Amino acid sequence: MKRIPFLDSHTGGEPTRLITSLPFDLGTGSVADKLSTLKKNHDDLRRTVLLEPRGSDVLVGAYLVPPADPTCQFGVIYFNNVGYLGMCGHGTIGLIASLAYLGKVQPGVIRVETPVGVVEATLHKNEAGEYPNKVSVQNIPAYRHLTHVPVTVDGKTIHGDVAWGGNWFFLCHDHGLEVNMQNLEALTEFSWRVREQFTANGITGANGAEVDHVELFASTPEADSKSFVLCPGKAYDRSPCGTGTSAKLACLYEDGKLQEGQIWKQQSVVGSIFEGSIQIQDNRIIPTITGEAWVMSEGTILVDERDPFGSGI
Ligand code: PYC
Repeated sequence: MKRIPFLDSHTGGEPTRLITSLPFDLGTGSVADKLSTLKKNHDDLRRTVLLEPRGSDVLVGAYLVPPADPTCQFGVIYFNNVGYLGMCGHGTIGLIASLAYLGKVQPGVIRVETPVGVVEATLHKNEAGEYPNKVSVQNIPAYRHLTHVPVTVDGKTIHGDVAWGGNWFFLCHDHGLEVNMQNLEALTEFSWRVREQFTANGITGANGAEVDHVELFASTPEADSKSFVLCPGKAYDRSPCGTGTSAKLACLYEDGKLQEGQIWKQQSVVGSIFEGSIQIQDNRIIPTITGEAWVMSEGTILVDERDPFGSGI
């Protein structure tokens, strides 16, 4: 029997399953190098940790790995039901709150190496509760790559910006759909159809990168904006999506609708809120996202060598 300890948290409703110790060595290279090795040699662990019958499409996983950058305390690789993420905002808030719960970090600044660069998390002091759970994440630089790109689905043409926030996003406002929990099926199907058009029409991120997240925005009296975010494996993000909010902040800044230091409240389709702001450093847009995470369960994944579905379905 193989045993893999895990700790589950959620950030604004979106889960993160943290694996703090891997059952194999990934060498001494950068976290991006470690990700290449994982993809090549150990993808079965991703499937084992996240897929049914043990997991579900909604889960995002996080492997804690040693950083190569000496200024970082931790390295992390995020993954989902279909592959790996560059960065993950809700996941980093969940990671830091989980490490606080485990007694591995104290309030203050914690630098984390990801496959797409170093992010700086600040764990805030909490007055109440067993462990501090409010985290701000200063992300890698975000930017808009394409503006007002037309996409036609079922004869209806909508438009979106393609922007980077640690993953690639298509950000759309003129979809005409209600963004609420009663409309999840329509939001999911429409976003999926939109995404299918990217390949057909050669819509990519920089250097031909796949645009694998779709964000549909709407207005709300409870925040500056509300969004539905479809992730690469067809699950929707229960949180407002940290990398998606970073991409949104970059577009707002480029449009002259957000100033440096101004707080932007982004609400998810389930009602949770992240606060975001940007700083300009060396002409680059640096987003910071703040949210809270809660630990939910801890345990041990058991993999019985006889189990035909031990590595997921
Ligand atoms: O919070 O960045 C995020 C994220 C990406 C995919 C799911 N959540």
